[in-house]
Amino acid sequence: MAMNITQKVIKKHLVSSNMAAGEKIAIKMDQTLTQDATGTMAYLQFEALGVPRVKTKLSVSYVDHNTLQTDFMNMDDHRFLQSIAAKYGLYFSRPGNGICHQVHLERFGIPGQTLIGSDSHTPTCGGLGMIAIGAGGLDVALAMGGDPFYLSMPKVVLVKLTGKLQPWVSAKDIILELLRRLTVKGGVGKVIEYGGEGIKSLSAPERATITNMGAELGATTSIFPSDEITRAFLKAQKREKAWIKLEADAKATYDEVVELDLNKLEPMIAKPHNPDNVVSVKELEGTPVQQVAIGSCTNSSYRDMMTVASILKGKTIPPDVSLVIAPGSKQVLEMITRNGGLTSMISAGARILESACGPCIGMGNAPSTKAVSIRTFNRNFEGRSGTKDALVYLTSPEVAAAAALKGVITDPRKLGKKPPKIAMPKTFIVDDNMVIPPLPLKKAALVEIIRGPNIKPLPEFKPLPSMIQGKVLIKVGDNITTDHIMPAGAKILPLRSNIPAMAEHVFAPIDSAFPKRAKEMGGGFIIGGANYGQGSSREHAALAPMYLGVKVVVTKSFARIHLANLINFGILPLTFANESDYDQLERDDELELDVSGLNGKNLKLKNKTKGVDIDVKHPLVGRDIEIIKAGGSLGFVKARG
Ligand code: MIC
Ligand code: SF4
Repeated sequence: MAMNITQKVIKKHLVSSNMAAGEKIAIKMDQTLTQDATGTMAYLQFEALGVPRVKTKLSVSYVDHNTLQTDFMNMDDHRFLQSIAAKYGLYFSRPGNGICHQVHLERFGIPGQTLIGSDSHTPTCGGLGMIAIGAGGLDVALAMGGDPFYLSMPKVVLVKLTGKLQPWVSAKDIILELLRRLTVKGGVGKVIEYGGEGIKSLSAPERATITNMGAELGATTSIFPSDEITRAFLKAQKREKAWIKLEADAKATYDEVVELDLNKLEPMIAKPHNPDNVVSVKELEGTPVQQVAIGSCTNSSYRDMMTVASILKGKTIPPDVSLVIAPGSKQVLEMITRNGGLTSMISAGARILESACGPCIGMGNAPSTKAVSIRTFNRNFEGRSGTKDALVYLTSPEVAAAAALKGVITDPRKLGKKPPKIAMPKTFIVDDNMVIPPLPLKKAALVEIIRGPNIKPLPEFKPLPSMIQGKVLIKVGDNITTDHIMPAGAKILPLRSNIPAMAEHVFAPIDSAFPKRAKEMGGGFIIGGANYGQGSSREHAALAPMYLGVKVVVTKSFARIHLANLINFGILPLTFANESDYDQLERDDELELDVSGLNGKNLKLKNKTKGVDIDVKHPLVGRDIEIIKAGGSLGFVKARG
């Protein structure tokens, strides 16, 4: 049977038998990655599994998020992670080595293999032809322990790129245009596979910009073929041996096809406060800009940095603009240092940041009050930058550099007829001296885990009772992000390994009284709209509400990773049988739910305050029901032995 790329890779890794769309499948994971903000919890859970050494082909622990060390907490976590890596057979990418996705693309990604990472932008490596999936830390811990990853078999969408990118238009504009068309819900339950003539003009890092932001479409993952362009990139990384050819069969079929003509594509921009709020740059020209931030796992490759450097060369940024730049990896930083690109940036007035997530996750460089901040990042949720009323726009490096130079949003095509031409280097500077390889078994056994006072034990998991009673603790609207549920930023991120402290900030951007109310009421229900839990993979958005006693979340629909995280932590996810019943519930309503019939699909939610019964459904299949009954995955896996 003719197969597309997604089907080929999944089939090779399939542990269960049926690959029909919508079926629950289990796939073997070759590689895992974690970053420090989700990693501490992932490894506490891995420890709880009692497995002596990771069972994957390769597992890497990165430090890239919590690098603003305002007290002991973040560096304590880094030391914990380093000792865990040494003890359990992982590679450890030291702080300063770069953003996990950029480094993984450069140094570890392998076409045709599978990767699961505790970060929603793990699909970045889809740019090399991997099935790379973002998940909660617990799912990554289970994969390190040798378990397969369970998911619903996605539909496969072909995005057929025709034509060729025009001057000053780049990979970021492709994904922004797809977000404009398909929205942040458009990719839910789907893999986005790229094909067509147009892919031939995209290098591996440009493809990675596109697969990275497939996360914003809500897609399970995104994937490109592995072709001669992939081979050239791996060769330049001195990893040509990792290359295989991987392409869709000529007669492969798809659940949907989307065509995008690159000849017609223009520079695009996402307006505040959602990545799908996309218009053409032309429409916003002249808007004054106070900050420009360049970097993040979406746009921090050598090509992106050199594009910016060439645009800035010999110029000075205007007095009212603050320009910050974070190259994505030590490799990128070293390359642009040696070839003078960095000098162009510094001379123009750019403030150079370390190779890390930085401002993307509110780790420093928060914009000023009501500032317009133009960023090459992938998320512009309200308050994520650290400034509640900042207006964050998402663009390509070309558009960001143009805004930095002119002080207003500018169509980069106005910078001249010829855009900078950045050739892919024949060889990159390859020096993995900031990656500590796994220790041999004997030495690993002697390693002591370093636990600072910020590393608190995992909270207790309680089995699901058969009757759940409680109040509606909060009611929220559509597209609520995990940044709303469990915010990040420089103040809260250091608490990631301390759930009791973290729980004090649940729903802080929406309702700062939530934690107090939840505790006083002994827990209760959350009511949400459509696409509840979009965005980050942080399992803390399930774990901390669970700690506060939340037992059930009822919504119009869920985002994939958050849904899996709720199940993993024993919170029952439900959806309305009739979406209009969302209006039948208000904060403080007293609810009752009999869950003894969980093996069936439909349940009745009693609103005792309003005297109405509401039909609700659950999306649980197979082992999910047992997991929920056991109070979460850890309890389930331990009971299984
Ligand atoms: C993000 O971009 O929101 C993060 C921070 O990288 C998260 C992970 C986290 O919350 O630690 C993600 O994308 O999964
Ligand atoms: Fe880091 Fe931002 Fe990428 Fe998340 S989206 S991994 S915070 S750079």
